[in-house]
Amino acid sequence: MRVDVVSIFPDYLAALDLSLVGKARQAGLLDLRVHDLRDWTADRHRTVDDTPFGGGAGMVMRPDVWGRALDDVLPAGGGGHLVVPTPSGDVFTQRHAEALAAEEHVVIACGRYEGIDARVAERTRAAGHRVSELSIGDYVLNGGEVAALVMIEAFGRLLPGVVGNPHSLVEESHGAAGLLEYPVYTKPPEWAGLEVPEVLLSGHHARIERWRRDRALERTAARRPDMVAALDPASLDKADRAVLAGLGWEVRDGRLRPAAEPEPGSAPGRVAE
Ligand code: 6GU
Repeated sequence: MRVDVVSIFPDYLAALDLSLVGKARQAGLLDLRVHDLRDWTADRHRTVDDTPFGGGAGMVMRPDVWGRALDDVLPAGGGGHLVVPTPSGDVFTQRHAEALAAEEHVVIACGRYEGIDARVAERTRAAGHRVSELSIGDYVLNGGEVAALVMIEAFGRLLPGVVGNPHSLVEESHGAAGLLEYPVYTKPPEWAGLEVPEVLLSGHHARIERWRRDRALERTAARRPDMVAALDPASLDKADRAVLAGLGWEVRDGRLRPAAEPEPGSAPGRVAE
């Protein structure tokens, strides 16, 4: 897979030499190239921004500079995929990471200031490329570089051969099960007066699997009720439903919903006035 990142702070992307992504690059699984946007400026001051038409605070990145940069790094004739990190984009999820990992060539345009002149995305789409404006969450960063790091790490580890044991991708949070991952433990079995749950030392694989599933359900219900509500009831066995019922969830009209609270005064045996 080829990835080009364009930024006015290319050094921000130095972290991509490290860890798993760095190894993927060295192994030739990821052809990652970082560019300095100012290489495409045309003036002595290497200007990349200007004041916004219509007024308002801050500066906007110039379309002419970005246009030249993207003409050079996107595939000629269309068919590329431009990712623009921006707090006003769709929220980046594991589904986006999976889709990006399947691409041949992705270009990431890191904006700073108040963002990039909107004509850049418009012209890039008109040239036959896909353009995805993506946010990494509901908070504001000063630029797209950290978001680019987040996205590259998320899709980079999904490239075939990057994660040593592909099984570790199967059960993780935000995977196919739609649940957060269960808590994990390692040696020593007793530490700081705290013991590893007995079942995990039992060697009883079915019981261990059930325990992990229960903890995943509990954790997801406590931290991410939106994910519980999105579960497919067909993916739940009897034990799952019992755990969820104990946490206040029931299947109604083919969906998981918080168990209906009894109306005050509607208890059996009581007659409404
Ligand atoms: Cl992708 N960019 C910026 N500047 N801020 C963000 C973001 C992206 N995602 C969340 N906040």
